[in-house]
Amino acid sequence: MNTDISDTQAKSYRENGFLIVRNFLSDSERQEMITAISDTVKEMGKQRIAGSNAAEIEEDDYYDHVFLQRLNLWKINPTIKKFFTDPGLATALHKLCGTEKMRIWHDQTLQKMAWANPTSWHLDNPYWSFHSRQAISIWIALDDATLQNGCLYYLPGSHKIATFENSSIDQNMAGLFEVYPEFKTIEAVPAEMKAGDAGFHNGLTAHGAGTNMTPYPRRAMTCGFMPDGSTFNGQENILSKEYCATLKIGDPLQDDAQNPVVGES
Ligand SMILES: O=C(O)CCC(=O)C(=O)O
Ligand SMILES: [Fe+2]
Repeated sequence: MNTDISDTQAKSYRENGFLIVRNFLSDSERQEMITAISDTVKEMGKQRIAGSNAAEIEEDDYYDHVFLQRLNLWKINPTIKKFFTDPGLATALHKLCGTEKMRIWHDQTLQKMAWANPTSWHLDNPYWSFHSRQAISIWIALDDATLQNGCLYYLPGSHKIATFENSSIDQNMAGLFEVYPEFKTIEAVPAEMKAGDAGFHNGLTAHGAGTNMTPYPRRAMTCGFMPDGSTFNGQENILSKEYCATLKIGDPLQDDAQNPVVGES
């Protein structure tokens, strides 16, 4: 993993709210990740979140055709856990976010199949069970991501304006612009990537993706990270009902079995 982040890259991340790192994974690392993901997705069947006793996925005619989505693969696959708790990644996250320690919030594979629907504009952090202006996601391209097959687009600087209001990823591509009219004049930056490249984005950076207009899948592996010391905001998100029942708003989310520390596990 190419986790060396220069001062210029860190500055650009803080200014724009995103950063693309070329050749983040070597070919052999990417193959290792693809194999681990495909084994885990098979093992999970229709379970959406690995290692949880949540009900199987409910079918949704629109969202099922945005992508194949499976979360928290790290919980049942040691290879995925190794990637997202890598000490070099901890250093990169520190350089980008300025935080001392980061924990995995959740990983997810997002695979836009042939002719898949677009991903509506949204912010990540407002969905999660903590609020932080330092939260970050990594999006790793497992296939080339192009304008034709649904690469990501980012709204530069949107992380500086965003609060924790959000819109849902439903059929309305532009719901987020009703919540944040200030975003309407920002020009989106497409993030075309070669397989193995990765993009980092702040948890409050607006992003979306286009339709897959090709007969091939556009696969990605992603992971959201939570600064250590973040506290519960009352939203369940991917936490189990049992765990949520033990939490009060304001309690620190520091269970290593649910949110391992990057670089320490
Ligand atoms: O892959 C996509 O289309 C969406 C990705 C995304 O929203 C994310 O990684 O946070
Ligand atoms: Fe997202």
